[in-house]
Amino acid sequence: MFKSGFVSFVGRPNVGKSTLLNKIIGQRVSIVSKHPGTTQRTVSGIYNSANSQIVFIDTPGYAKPRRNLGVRLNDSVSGGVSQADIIIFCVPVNEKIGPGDLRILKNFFVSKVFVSKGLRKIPADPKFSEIKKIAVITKADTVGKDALLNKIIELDQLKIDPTDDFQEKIFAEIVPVSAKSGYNLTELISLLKELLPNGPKYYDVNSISLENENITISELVRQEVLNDLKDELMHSVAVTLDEESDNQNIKAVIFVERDSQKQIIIGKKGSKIGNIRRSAKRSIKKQFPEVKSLQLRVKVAPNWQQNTKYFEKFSI
Ligand SMILES: Nc1nc2c(ncn2[C@@H]2O[C@H](COP(=O)(O)OP(=O)(O)OP(=O)(O)O)[C@@H](O)[C@H]2O)c(=O)[nH]1
Ligand SMILES: [Mg+2]
Repeated sequence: MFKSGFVSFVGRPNVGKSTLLNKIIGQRVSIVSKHPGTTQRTVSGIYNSANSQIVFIDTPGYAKPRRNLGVRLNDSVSGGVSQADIIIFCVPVNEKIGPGDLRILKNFFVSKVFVSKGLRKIPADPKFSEIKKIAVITKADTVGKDALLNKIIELDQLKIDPTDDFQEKIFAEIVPVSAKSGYNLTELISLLKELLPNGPKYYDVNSISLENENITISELVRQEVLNDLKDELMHSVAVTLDEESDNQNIKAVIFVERDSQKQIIIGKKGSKIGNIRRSAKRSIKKQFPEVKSLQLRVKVAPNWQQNTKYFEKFSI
């Protein structure tokens, strides 16, 4: 039987969700950086095989929000999860499981909670209780076999509330993988095929993503801007395409929050923005060979991470 459906990745920032998606799809559909907080919206990647079609949904890192942008990103994670047949909790093998992970599990994974005065259990949020849930341990290449095994055991025995003797197992399966080395990815895909329902091919096999082209192009520019930025500044960067852009001539606007940041992006005598433009053009042409020119401008949108009116403009 043909299997199809939606599989969403969730996890703290920087655990390797987007890298894993790109590795599975075989192309860069979601941008990646060494900084936490890279993904700013849900991003899809379509995996096709002879007997399956899996639409993967990458989501922003789920974290305690510090500004309105953080609230928006967490809402976008909920949106990405609610349409899934399977959700994958991503946790890196080389970091401790902490409060940030437990918050995610409480919100999206634990379908039953203990009711204080009795032994009855009720679904935490019926919207999520039907979704199959698995854990993927990422970055398996960074540790030895013993550490990997210990992490599997730790996750298998993990309790959200240590006093709850009735908690059921959180994950149907726990799979260690490495997007870097490719370790266990075939096994992960086989498992997902087993868990997915029988279903039709929803999308054309030639499309690798459901995003519109303008967003994909803006993201390719943002990827180059982020490449050598410091953590703090990277959160201030958003990219949109100017209305005057057409298929061949792209005009992108890089937004930052302060004038001093604008100077950093432009660099001495425009050296930095020149480099960004050249590398962004190269990566855009790879996916969109018809593109002939790329122009970049840098603008200041003061304190935009706090200002919800900008989110729509930036497609966040
Ligand atoms: N060693 C190793 N590093 C990895 C692996 N996967 C991802 N990384 C690194 O982890 C960092 C974060 O990767 P991302 O894919 O951007 O992480 P993310 O979970 O999408 O992050 P957010 O978008 O911030 O939520 C990058 O520096 C990646 O190169 C892996 O399998 N092995
Ligand atoms: Mg990401």
